[in-house]
Amino acid sequence: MKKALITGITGQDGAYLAEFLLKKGYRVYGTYRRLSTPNFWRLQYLNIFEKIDLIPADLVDAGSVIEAISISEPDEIYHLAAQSFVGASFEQPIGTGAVTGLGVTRVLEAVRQLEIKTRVYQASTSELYGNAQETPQTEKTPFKPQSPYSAAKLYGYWMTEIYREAYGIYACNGILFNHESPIRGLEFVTRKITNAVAKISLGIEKKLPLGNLEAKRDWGYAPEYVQSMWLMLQQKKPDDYVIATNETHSVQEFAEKAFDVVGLDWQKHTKVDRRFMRPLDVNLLKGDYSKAEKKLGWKPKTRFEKLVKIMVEEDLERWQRWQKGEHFPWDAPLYPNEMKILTRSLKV
Ligand code: NAP
Ligand code: F7E
Repeated sequence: MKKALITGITGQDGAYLAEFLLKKGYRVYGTYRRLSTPNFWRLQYLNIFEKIDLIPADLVDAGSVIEAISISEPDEIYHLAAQSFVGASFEQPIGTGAVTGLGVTRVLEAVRQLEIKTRVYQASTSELYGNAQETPQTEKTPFKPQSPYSAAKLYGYWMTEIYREAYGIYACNGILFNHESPIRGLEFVTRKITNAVAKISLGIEKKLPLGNLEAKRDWGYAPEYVQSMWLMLQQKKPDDYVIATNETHSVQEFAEKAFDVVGLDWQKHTKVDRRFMRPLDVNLLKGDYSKAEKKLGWKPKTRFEKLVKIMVEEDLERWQRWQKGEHFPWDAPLYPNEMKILTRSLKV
């Protein structure tokens, strides 16, 4: 039986990847960090919590990373754990560097020191391109990070290349464009919108405050994207791949379509609030996935409108169940009102 270690198994991708690998017959280990309140809702929501072996590890603690790899002796490591929210990286640039950047080296260095034949997937990102020099972006498009998050990821990208070339470690960068789902974190714009649309249509909330409506992203469906991670580690040689839909849509279009699903006019329920604008933003991303299609046989199936519909309908169903008094693993009822969170850009 093959063994996989997923760092960041409590996140969106970690949960979907665990589900996928379990179906493939893997023994799945996952790292989680100690929090004062447990955070396993996604694994419970997907009904796989009991099937996973959990190992405590924090990316800032190199010893715990080595321990997790020694205990699990994995054939494949999927390094997904990171401080992954771009907005927060402007508030915590040093912490983001320590976790999202140096965390990658802690994983690669553990593999090198333990002298094991583990294959490593590194969760790279379309944010590396920043305000990209060409559209659509390919594996050859130059990088120009626009946030502390993407600068940390750029370091991780290059360390992955360096460990591959210097030590012959099978390590791949998956350059994944935005991918979303009903278990996406509530701070990301797509889920923020679909959760608010559901609440507004049920009369639980009134207005949805948003920042930069013009930003354009290439949004895909997360359960399909995690399959590409596995495919990258099954090839003869390690390589880097863009995973995307080659479509781009603005935040405004996402909001319009989401309100359409419940028959409401987005303009009546949305307001622009400068507090949700970033000091620096990425304007347009659109990824060319032809290398992945040719070499991995991977292509996206779920397109923009379908993605929006899946997310709105699931948030709507959850709030309807909640209104009937039902309790089940789900993040939204515990999420603080964003207007109550004070940060440099959100300061009243
Ligand atoms: P996510 O939902 O934010 O999950 C991040 C995971 O990292 C969580 O399990 C989190 O644990 C863990 N983590 C954070 N800080 C940690 C630390 N100090 N030590 C150990 N674990 C830590 O992110 P995602 O959307 O699944 O994304 C997975 C990876 O792909 C990330 O590296 C992200 O940057 C990258 N990526 C994402 C996208 C996208 O569109 N989703 C696109 C490209 C690349 P807690 O649950 O305890 O917070
Ligand atoms: O923002 C704009 C915001 O936070 C998308 C991460 O998974 O994908 C994600 O990063 C756009 C930005 O995702 C709001 O300014 C407007 O232009 O949903 P997001 P992101 O920054 O693209 C990449 C690929 C990753 O690697 C990251 O880990 O939407 N926007 N109004 C807003 N964004 C948020 N969050 N909230 C707003 O109210």
